[in-house]
Amino acid sequence: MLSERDLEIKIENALNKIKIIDIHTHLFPPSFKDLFLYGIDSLLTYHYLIAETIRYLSISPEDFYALSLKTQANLVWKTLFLERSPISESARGIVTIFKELGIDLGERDLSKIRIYFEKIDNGEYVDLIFEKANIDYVVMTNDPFDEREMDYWRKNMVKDKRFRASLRLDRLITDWEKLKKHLKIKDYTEIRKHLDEWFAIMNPLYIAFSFPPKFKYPDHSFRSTILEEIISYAEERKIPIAFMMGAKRAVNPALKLAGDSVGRSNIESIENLCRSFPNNKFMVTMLSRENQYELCVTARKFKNLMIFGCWWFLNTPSLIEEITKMRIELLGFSFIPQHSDARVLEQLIYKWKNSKEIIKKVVYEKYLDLIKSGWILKEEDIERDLSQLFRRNFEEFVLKKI
Ligand code: REL
Ligand code: ZN
Repeated sequence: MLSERDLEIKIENALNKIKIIDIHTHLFPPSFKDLFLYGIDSLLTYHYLIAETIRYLSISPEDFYALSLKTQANLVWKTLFLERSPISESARGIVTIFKELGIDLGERDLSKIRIYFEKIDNGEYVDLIFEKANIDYVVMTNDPFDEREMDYWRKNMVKDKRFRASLRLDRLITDWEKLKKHLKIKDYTEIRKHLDEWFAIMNPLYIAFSFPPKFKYPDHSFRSTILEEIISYAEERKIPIAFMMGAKRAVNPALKLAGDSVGRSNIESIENLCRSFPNNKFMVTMLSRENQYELCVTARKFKNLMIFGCWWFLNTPSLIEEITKMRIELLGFSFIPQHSDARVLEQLIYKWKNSKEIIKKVVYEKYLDLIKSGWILKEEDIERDLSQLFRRNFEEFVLKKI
Protein backbone atom coordinates (compact mmCIF):
# COMPACT_ATOMS: atom_id res chain seq x y z
CA MET A 1 0.00 0.00 0.00
CA LEU A 2 1.19 3.53 -0.85
CA SER A 3 2.23 5.64 2.13
CA GLU A 4 1.14 9.29 2.19
CA ARG A 5 4.63 10.49 1.26
CA ASP A 6 4.84 7.86 -1.49
CA LEU A 7 1.52 8.97 -2.88
CA GLU A 8 2.69 12.56 -3.04
CA ILE A 9 5.86 11.58 -4.88
CA LYS A 10 4.00 9.33 -7.33
CA ILE A 11 1.56 12.11 -8.19
CA GLU A 12 4.42 14.53 -8.64
CA ASN A 13 6.28 12.07 -10.89
CA ALA A 14 3.22 11.37 -12.99
CA LEU A 15 2.56 15.09 -13.43
CA ASN A 16 6.15 15.70 -14.45
CA LYS A 17 5.86 13.00 -17.12
CA ILE A 18 2.59 14.08 -18.72
CA LYS A 19 2.90 16.42 -21.69
CA ILE A 20 0.04 18.86 -21.37
CA ILE A 21 -2.34 19.87 -24.12
CA ASP A 22 -3.17 23.51 -23.49
CA ILE A 23 -6.58 23.72 -25.08
CA HIS A 24 -7.14 27.48 -25.03
CA THR A 25 -4.49 30.18 -25.40
CA HIS A 26 -4.04 33.43 -27.29
CA LEU A 27 -0.54 32.51 -28.46
CA PHE A 28 0.75 32.52 -32.03
CA PRO A 29 3.79 30.84 -33.56
CA PRO A 30 6.96 32.85 -34.27
CA SER A 31 6.07 32.88 -37.99
CA PHE A 32 3.20 35.28 -37.12
CA LYS A 33 5.85 37.93 -36.39
CA ASP A 34 4.26 40.82 -34.46
CA LEU A 35 1.44 38.57 -33.21
CA PHE A 36 3.95 36.24 -31.56
CA LEU A 37 4.27 37.82 -28.11
CA TYR A 38 7.17 37.05 -25.82
CA GLY A 39 9.71 38.88 -23.69
CA ILE A 40 9.80 41.37 -20.89
CA ASP A 41 7.72 44.24 -22.30
CA SER A 42 4.85 42.00 -23.35
CA LEU A 43 4.99 40.17 -20.02
CA LEU A 44 4.86 43.31 -17.91
CA THR A 45 2.14 44.92 -20.02
CA TYR A 46 -0.19 41.92 -19.78
CA HIS A 47 -3.66 43.38 -19.35
CA TYR A 48 -4.08 41.67 -15.96
CA LEU A 49 -1.08 43.68 -14.67
CA ILE A 50 -2.16 46.92 -16.31
CA ALA A 51 -5.50 46.78 -14.48
CA GLU A 52 -3.67 46.27 -11.18
CA THR A 53 -1.09 49.01 -11.84
CA ILE A 54 -3.59 51.68 -12.80
CA ARG A 55 -5.42 51.21 -9.50
CA TYR A 56 -2.38 52.56 -7.64
CA LEU A 57 -1.56 55.48 -9.94
CA SER A 58 -3.12 58.85 -10.61
CA ILE A 59 -2.61 58.39 -14.38
CA SER A 60 -5.72 57.81 -16.56
CA PRO A 61 -5.98 54.67 -18.70
CA GLU A 62 -5.79 56.85 -21.83
CA ASP A 63 -2.54 58.48 -20.69
CA PHE A 64 -1.14 55.13 -19.64
CA TYR A 65 -1.79 53.54 -23.04
CA ALA A 66 -0.35 56.62 -24.80
CA LEU A 67 3.07 55.74 -23.34
CA SER A 68 5.48 53.54 -25.29
CA LEU A 69 5.32 49.83 -24.48
CA LYS A 70 8.68 49.98 -22.75
CA THR A 71 7.63 52.95 -20.60
CA GLN A 72 4.40 51.15 -19.68
CA ALA A 73 6.45 48.09 -18.69
CA ASN A 74 8.79 50.24 -16.56
CA LEU A 75 5.83 51.81 -14.81
CA VAL A 76 4.27 48.40 -14.07
CA TRP A 77 7.59 47.22 -12.67
CA LYS A 78 8.00 50.31 -10.48
CA THR A 79 4.42 50.19 -9.22
CA LEU A 80 3.89 46.49 -8.59
CA PHE A 81 7.41 45.19 -7.99
CA LEU A 82 9.40 48.06 -6.45
CA GLU A 83 6.91 50.13 -4.51
CA ARG A 84 5.04 47.12 -3.12
CA SER A 85 5.42 43.33 -3.08
CA PRO A 86 4.14 41.50 -6.20
CA ILE A 87 1.62 39.50 -4.26
CA SER A 88 -1.33 39.19 -6.68
CA GLU A 89 -1.53 36.03 -8.78
CA SER A 90 -0.48 37.72 -12.02
CA ALA A 91 2.35 39.66 -10.39
CA ARG A 92 3.60 36.53 -8.62
CA GLY A 93 3.44 34.89 -12.04
CA ILE A 94 6.23 37.15 -13.27
CA VAL A 95 8.37 36.10 -10.31
CA THR A 96 7.73 32.43 -11.11
CA ILE A 97 8.74 32.97 -14.74
CA PHE A 98 11.99 34.69 -13.78
CA LYS A 99 12.87 31.98 -11.29
CA GLU A 100 12.20 29.18 -13.79
CA LEU A 101 14.27 30.99 -16.44
CA GLY A 102 17.13 31.44 -13.97
CA ILE A 103 16.90 35.24 -13.91
CA ASP A 104 18.41 36.79 -10.80
CA LEU A 105 15.87 38.84 -8.87
CA GLY A 106 18.18 39.90 -6.03
CA GLU A 107 18.68 43.45 -7.25
CA ARG A 108 15.18 44.00 -8.65
CA ASP A 109 16.93 45.91 -11.42
CA LEU A 110 14.77 45.82 -14.56
CA SER A 111 17.57 46.95 -16.86
CA LYS A 112 19.60 43.90 -15.78
CA ILE A 113 16.58 41.64 -16.18
CA ARG A 114 16.13 42.98 -19.71
CA ILE A 115 19.56 41.63 -20.66
CA TYR A 116 18.27 38.05 -20.44
CA PHE A 117 15.46 38.79 -22.87
CA GLU A 118 17.71 40.64 -25.33
CA LYS A 119 19.69 37.45 -25.88
CA ILE A 120 16.73 35.30 -26.87
CA ASP A 121 17.07 33.23 -30.03
CA ASN A 122 13.54 32.80 -31.37
CA GLY A 123 14.20 29.50 -33.09
CA GLU A 124 14.82 27.54 -29.92
CA TYR A 125 12.99 29.71 -27.46
CA VAL A 126 9.54 28.22 -28.03
CA ASP A 127 10.94 24.73 -27.42
CA LEU A 128 12.67 25.90 -24.27
CA ILE A 129 9.50 27.42 -22.84
CA PHE A 130 7.35 24.42 -23.89
CA GLU A 131 9.85 22.15 -22.18
CA LYS A 132 9.85 24.17 -18.98
CA ALA A 133 6.06 24.20 -18.90
CA ASN A 134 5.89 20.57 -20.08
CA ILE A 135 3.58 21.36 -22.97
CA ASP A 136 2.90 19.08 -25.92
CA TYR A 137 0.96 21.62 -27.96
CA VAL A 138 -1.19 24.69 -27.45
CA VAL A 139 -4.44 25.61 -29.15
CA MET A 140 -4.56 29.18 -30.47
CA THR A 141 -7.59 31.48 -30.72
CA ASN A 142 -7.93 32.27 -34.42
CA ASP A 143 -10.18 35.03 -35.61
CA PRO A 144 -10.94 34.85 -39.35
CA PHE A 145 -12.20 38.44 -39.24
CA ASP A 146 -8.87 39.80 -38.08
CA GLU A 147 -7.16 40.93 -41.25
CA ARG A 148 -3.71 41.09 -39.65
CA GLU A 149 -4.01 37.48 -38.58
CA MET A 150 -5.50 36.33 -41.88
CA ASP A 151 -2.59 37.87 -43.79
CA TYR A 152 -0.27 35.52 -41.94
CA TRP A 153 -2.53 32.53 -42.54
CA ARG A 154 -2.71 33.23 -46.26
CA LYS A 155 1.02 33.75 -46.63
CA ASN A 156 2.08 30.89 -44.53
CA MET A 157 -0.08 27.92 -43.57
CA VAL A 158 0.93 26.95 -40.07
CA LYS A 159 2.95 23.79 -40.20
CA ASP A 160 4.11 24.25 -36.66
CA LYS A 161 2.61 21.29 -34.82
CA ARG A 162 3.18 23.03 -31.49
CA PHE A 163 0.43 25.54 -32.36
CA ARG A 164 -2.99 24.18 -33.37
CA ALA A 165 -5.92 26.30 -34.42
CA SER A 166 -9.40 26.95 -33.08
CA LEU A 167 -11.84 29.00 -35.10
CA ARG A 168 -13.16 31.85 -32.95
CA LEU A 169 -16.39 33.25 -34.35
CA ASP A 170 -17.56 35.82 -31.77
CA ARG A 171 -17.77 38.55 -34.36
CA LEU A 172 -20.15 36.57 -36.50
CA ILE A 173 -22.69 37.20 -33.77
CA THR A 174 -21.63 40.56 -32.35
CA ASP A 175 -20.88 42.27 -35.69
CA TRP A 176 -23.23 40.40 -38.02
CA GLU A 177 -24.47 43.35 -40.10
CA LYS A 178 -20.94 44.62 -40.72
CA LEU A 179 -19.62 41.16 -41.50
CA LYS A 180 -22.36 40.40 -43.97
CA LYS A 181 -21.02 43.23 -46.11
CA HIS A 182 -17.43 42.30 -45.49
CA LEU A 183 -18.01 38.67 -46.51
CA LYS A 184 -20.25 39.76 -49.39
CA ILE A 185 -23.06 37.43 -48.37
CA LYS A 186 -26.80 38.05 -48.29
CA ASP A 187 -27.75 35.88 -45.35
CA TYR A 188 -26.50 33.24 -42.94
CA THR A 189 -27.01 30.34 -45.35
CA GLU A 190 -23.98 31.56 -47.26
CA ILE A 191 -21.65 31.36 -44.26
CA ARG A 192 -20.75 27.81 -45.13
CA LYS A 193 -18.53 28.60 -48.05
CA HIS A 194 -16.47 30.86 -45.80
CA LEU A 195 -16.35 28.22 -43.10
CA ASP A 196 -15.04 25.76 -45.68
CA GLU A 197 -12.36 28.21 -46.69
CA TRP A 198 -11.26 28.88 -43.10
CA PHE A 199 -11.22 25.17 -42.33
CA ALA A 200 -9.02 24.55 -45.34
CA ILE A 201 -6.55 27.21 -44.22
CA MET A 202 -6.52 26.61 -40.46
CA ASN A 203 -7.66 23.06 -39.85
CA PRO A 204 -9.14 24.03 -36.48
CA LEU A 205 -9.66 21.51 -33.68
CA TYR A 206 -12.86 23.21 -32.60
CA ILE A 207 -15.05 26.25 -33.22
CA ALA A 208 -15.40 28.72 -30.35
CA PHE A 209 -17.59 31.55 -29.15
CA SER A 210 -17.46 33.70 -26.05
CA PHE A 211 -20.80 35.03 -24.88
CA PRO A 212 -21.90 37.79 -22.50
CA PRO A 213 -23.83 36.91 -19.33
CA LYS A 214 -27.12 37.85 -20.97
CA PHE A 215 -26.73 35.27 -23.77
CA LYS A 216 -29.79 33.05 -24.14
CA TYR A 217 -30.49 30.09 -26.37
CA PRO A 218 -32.97 29.96 -27.98
CA ASP A 219 -33.91 33.62 -28.10
CA HIS A 220 -35.81 33.75 -31.40
CA SER A 221 -33.35 36.24 -32.83
CA PHE A 222 -30.88 36.14 -35.70
CA ARG A 223 -28.23 35.15 -33.12
CA SER A 224 -29.89 31.78 -32.48
CA THR A 225 -30.32 31.23 -36.22
CA ILE A 226 -26.67 31.87 -36.99
CA LEU A 227 -25.65 29.70 -34.09
CA GLU A 228 -27.84 26.87 -35.36
CA GLU A 229 -26.16 27.13 -38.75
CA ILE A 230 -22.74 26.83 -37.12
CA ILE A 231 -23.96 23.95 -34.94
CA SER A 232 -25.12 22.00 -37.97
CA TYR A 233 -21.80 22.71 -39.71
CA ALA A 234 -19.88 21.48 -36.65
CA GLU A 235 -21.97 18.32 -36.59
CA GLU A 236 -21.07 17.56 -40.20
CA ARG A 237 -17.41 18.21 -39.48
CA LYS A 238 -17.72 16.18 -36.24
CA ILE A 239 -15.87 18.79 -34.26
CA PRO A 240 -16.79 20.41 -30.93
CA ILE A 241 -17.99 23.93 -30.33
CA ALA A 242 -16.57 25.68 -27.27
CA PHE A 243 -18.76 28.16 -25.42
CA MET A 244 -17.00 30.57 -23.10
CA MET A 245 -19.79 32.08 -21.06
CA GLY A 246 -20.02 35.15 -18.89
CA ALA A 247 -17.51 37.68 -20.25
CA LYS A 248 -18.97 41.15 -19.90
CA ARG A 249 -17.00 43.13 -22.46
CA ALA A 250 -15.76 46.69 -22.03
CA VAL A 251 -17.41 47.66 -18.74
CA ASN A 252 -14.60 50.22 -18.69
CA PRO A 253 -13.67 50.72 -22.36
CA ALA A 254 -10.78 53.08 -21.60
CA LEU A 255 -8.95 50.11 -20.09
CA LYS A 256 -9.12 48.26 -23.43
CA LEU A 257 -8.52 44.51 -22.92
CA ALA A 258 -8.21 45.14 -19.18
CA GLY A 259 -11.71 46.62 -19.14
CA ASP A 260 -13.65 43.36 -19.58
CA SER A 261 -15.52 41.95 -16.60
CA VAL A 262 -17.69 39.07 -15.44
CA GLY A 263 -21.38 38.27 -14.92
CA ARG A 264 -23.43 35.22 -14.10
CA SER A 265 -24.70 33.33 -17.15
CA ASN A 266 -27.80 31.38 -17.85
CA ILE A 267 -27.30 27.62 -17.41
CA GLU A 268 -30.63 26.79 -19.11
CA SER A 269 -29.09 27.90 -22.40
CA ILE A 270 -26.42 25.22 -22.04
CA GLU A 271 -29.05 22.62 -21.10
CA ASN A 272 -31.13 23.64 -24.13
CA LEU A 273 -28.15 23.38 -26.48
CA CYS A 274 -26.97 20.00 -25.15
CA ARG A 275 -30.49 18.55 -25.27
CA SER A 276 -31.51 20.01 -28.64
CA PHE A 277 -28.31 18.94 -30.41
CA PRO A 278 -27.40 15.50 -29.05
CA ASN A 279 -25.19 14.86 -32.10
CA ASN A 280 -23.01 17.85 -31.36
CA LYS A 281 -20.16 18.09 -28.89
CA PHE A 282 -19.97 21.14 -26.64
CA MET A 283 -17.03 22.29 -24.56
CA VAL A 284 -18.06 24.83 -21.94
CA THR A 285 -16.27 27.08 -19.49
CA MET A 286 -18.02 29.69 -17.38
CA LEU A 287 -16.40 32.79 -15.97
CA SER A 288 -18.62 33.37 -13.00
CA ARG A 289 -17.85 31.53 -9.78
CA GLU A 290 -21.61 31.36 -9.16
CA ASN A 291 -22.10 29.22 -12.29
CA GLN A 292 -19.62 26.49 -11.37
CA TYR A 293 -21.85 24.20 -9.35
CA GLU A 294 -24.74 24.14 -11.83
CA LEU A 295 -22.26 23.63 -14.66
CA CYS A 296 -20.90 20.50 -12.94
CA VAL A 297 -24.39 19.17 -12.40
CA THR A 298 -25.31 19.87 -16.03
CA ALA A 299 -22.26 17.90 -17.19
CA ARG A 300 -23.65 14.89 -15.28
CA LYS A 301 -26.75 15.10 -17.46
CA PHE A 302 -25.17 15.36 -20.89
CA LYS A 303 -22.31 13.29 -22.24
CA ASN A 304 -21.97 15.70 -25.15
CA LEU A 305 -20.84 18.35 -22.66
CA MET A 306 -17.17 18.60 -21.67
CA ILE A 307 -16.46 21.29 -19.12
CA PHE A 308 -13.05 22.91 -19.11
CA GLY A 309 -10.72 25.34 -17.41
CA CYS A 310 -10.78 27.84 -14.59
CA TRP A 311 -11.06 30.81 -16.85
CA TRP A 312 -9.40 34.24 -16.47
CA PHE A 313 -10.40 35.70 -13.05
CA LEU A 314 -11.00 32.13 -11.82
CA ASN A 315 -7.39 31.26 -12.55
CA THR A 316 -6.31 31.93 -8.97
CA PRO A 317 -5.24 29.30 -6.43
CA SER A 318 -8.21 29.58 -4.08
CA LEU A 319 -10.77 29.29 -6.87
CA ILE A 320 -8.92 26.55 -8.79
CA GLU A 321 -8.87 24.54 -5.58
CA GLU A 322 -12.55 24.98 -4.87
CA ILE A 323 -13.64 24.32 -8.46
CA THR A 324 -11.37 21.33 -9.07
CA LYS A 325 -12.48 19.67 -5.83
CA MET A 326 -16.12 20.09 -6.77
CA ARG A 327 -15.54 18.79 -10.29
CA ILE A 328 -13.76 15.65 -9.06
CA GLU A 329 -16.44 15.00 -6.47
CA LEU A 330 -19.23 15.33 -9.03
CA LEU A 331 -17.61 14.12 -12.25
CA GLY A 332 -14.64 11.91 -11.37
CA PHE A 333 -12.09 12.45 -14.10
CA SER A 334 -14.47 13.46 -16.88
CA PHE A 335 -13.53 17.12 -17.26
CA ILE A 336 -10.60 19.23 -18.49
CA PRO A 337 -9.19 20.93 -15.40
CA GLN A 338 -7.37 23.85 -16.89
CA HIS A 339 -6.20 25.87 -19.88
CA SER A 340 -3.66 28.67 -19.63
CA ASP A 341 -5.20 31.50 -21.67
CA ALA A 342 -1.57 32.62 -22.15
CA ARG A 343 -1.09 35.61 -24.45
CA VAL A 344 2.65 35.89 -23.96
CA LEU A 345 4.77 32.78 -24.48
CA GLU A 346 6.54 32.72 -21.11
CA GLN A 347 3.20 32.89 -19.27
CA LEU A 348 2.85 29.18 -20.01
CA ILE A 349 5.43 28.63 -17.29
CA TYR A 350 3.64 30.29 -14.41
CA LYS A 351 0.09 29.55 -15.41
CA TRP A 352 0.78 25.83 -15.57
CA LYS A 353 3.13 25.67 -12.60
CA ASN A 354 0.64 27.42 -10.35
CA SER A 355 -2.38 25.47 -11.58
CA LYS A 356 -0.61 22.12 -11.36
CA GLU A 357 0.45 22.84 -7.82
CA ILE A 358 -3.18 23.21 -6.76
CA ILE A 359 -4.56 20.37 -8.88
CA LYS A 360 -1.85 18.11 -7.44
CA LYS A 361 -2.93 18.99 -3.92
CA VAL A 362 -6.60 18.33 -4.67
CA VAL A 363 -5.88 15.00 -6.40
CA TYR A 364 -3.67 13.98 -3.47
CA GLU A 365 -6.42 14.64 -0.95
CA LYS A 366 -8.99 12.82 -3.06
CA TYR A 367 -6.77 9.76 -3.58
CA LEU A 368 -6.04 9.72 0.13
CA ASP A 369 -9.76 9.69 0.94
CA LEU A 370 -10.19 6.89 -1.57
CA ILE A 371 -7.39 4.83 -0.01
CA LYS A 372 -8.82 5.42 3.45
CA SER A 373 -12.15 4.14 2.17
CA GLY A 374 -10.47 0.83 1.26
CA TRP A 375 -9.36 1.17 -2.40
CA ILE A 376 -5.93 -0.21 -3.27
CA LEU A 377 -4.44 2.38 -5.57
CA LYS A 378 -1.70 1.25 -7.92
CA GLU A 379 1.11 3.44 -9.15
CA GLU A 380 0.06 3.07 -12.79
CA ASP A 381 -3.48 4.20 -11.96
CA ILE A 382 -2.17 7.65 -11.11
CA GLU A 383 -0.54 8.31 -14.46
CA ARG A 384 -3.56 6.92 -16.30
CA ASP A 385 -5.98 9.16 -14.39
CA LEU A 386 -3.91 12.30 -14.68
CA SER A 387 -3.20 11.85 -18.35
CA GLN A 388 -6.95 11.60 -18.83
CA LEU A 389 -7.30 15.05 -17.25
CA PHE A 390 -4.43 16.78 -18.98
CA ARG A 391 -4.55 15.11 -22.44
CA ARG A 392 -7.00 12.35 -23.22
CA ASN A 393 -10.24 14.07 -22.32
CA PHE A 394 -9.52 16.70 -24.92
CA GLU A 395 -8.16 14.46 -27.66
CA GLU A 396 -10.87 11.86 -27.23
CA PHE A 397 -13.62 14.47 -27.14
CA VAL A 398 -12.36 16.08 -30.34
CA LEU A 399 -12.34 12.68 -32.06
CA LYS A 400 -15.43 11.31 -30.35
CA LYS A 401 -18.34 10.10 -32.41
CA ILE A 402 -21.35 11.04 -30.28
O1 REL B 1 -10.82 34.13 -24.79
C1 REL B 1 -11.30 35.12 -24.24
O2 REL B 1 -12.32 35.67 -24.63
C2 REL B 1 -10.63 35.69 -23.01
O3 REL B 1 -9.88 34.71 -22.43
C3 REL B 1 -9.90 36.95 -23.36
O4 REL B 1 -10.83 37.84 -23.89
C4 REL B 1 -9.18 37.61 -22.19
O5 REL B 1 -8.76 38.89 -22.54
C5 REL B 1 -8.01 36.76 -21.74
O6 REL B 1 -6.80 37.43 -21.81
C6 REL B 1 -8.24 36.20 -20.42
O7 REL B 1 -7.45 35.47 -19.85
ZN1 ZN C 1 -9.12 33.42 -23.80
